[in-house]
Amino acid sequence: MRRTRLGLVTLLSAVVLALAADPVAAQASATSGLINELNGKLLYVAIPITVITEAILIYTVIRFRRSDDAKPTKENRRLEITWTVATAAVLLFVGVASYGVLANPNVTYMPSMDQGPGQDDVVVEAEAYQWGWNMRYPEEGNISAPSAEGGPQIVIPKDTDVYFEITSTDVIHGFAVPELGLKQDAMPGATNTIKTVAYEEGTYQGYCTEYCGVAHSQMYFTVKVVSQEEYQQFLEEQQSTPTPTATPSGNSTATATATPSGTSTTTGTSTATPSGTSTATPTSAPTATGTATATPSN
Ligand SMILES: [Cu+2]
Repeated sequence: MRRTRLGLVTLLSAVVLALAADPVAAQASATSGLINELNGKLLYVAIPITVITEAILIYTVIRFRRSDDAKPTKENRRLEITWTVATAAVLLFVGVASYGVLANPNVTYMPSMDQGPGQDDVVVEAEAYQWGWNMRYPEEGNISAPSAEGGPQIVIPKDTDVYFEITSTDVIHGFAVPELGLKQDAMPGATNTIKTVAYEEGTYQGYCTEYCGVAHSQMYFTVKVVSQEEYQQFLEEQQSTPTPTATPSGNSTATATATPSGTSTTTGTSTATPSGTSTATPTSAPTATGTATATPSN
């Protein structure tokens, strides 16, 4: 019994030491930092448990391999209390550690958590459609993210709160940037917000992670993290050279010049969105039937 207790104390000390000496590597974003740190903590607990369980198992198999008349363990209150308390301690640790991460706005964002995007924060609207993304900056004159190799490129400044407002015009898509720890469903008719702070400059690959049809695998985008100065420069460039806004998402902005025919009809492109989220027809611009030929830009 003394030896068991000594073993348990050694194990617990090792876990506490491992947690105290947790080396936090440089993280790409606040979100991935929190997730990786939790993953590491759980691993520090899981490894000793695995080692000790396997050790007891192997020891028992070898030690009692020739015993003909095996006897069951008699009631041992001390042993029962030990394993109950040990299990409770492990579960409590896992629960508390996970809650600390899950309740963080950089992992699970809810509008009730803070006042929302502030003056210096960045808001990016990510609108998925079959099959691509419309990335816009609603607080910066609704400019679009430029296209780069691998789809639209969202440019964000580092060390700044960034809010991604994610939605879809047709079916369910998934917004995911694994290296930044970002993942959220894009639902038609709803907006899901996620928040992060990027720490490392660089370009990160984004994907659609919900199988959404034949060209699902082409729904790429990138997130480029730059310095604050470069970001301001990017905004000025984008605002001074307006990019063509013809998007295949149902937002037909090209129909305003059509001759008013009296009969205001929805444009052909809006029928592609059966979800009721069609924002296609500005009320002030009656559009003539047949003139709306929204050409997909890619
Ligand atoms: Cu998709």
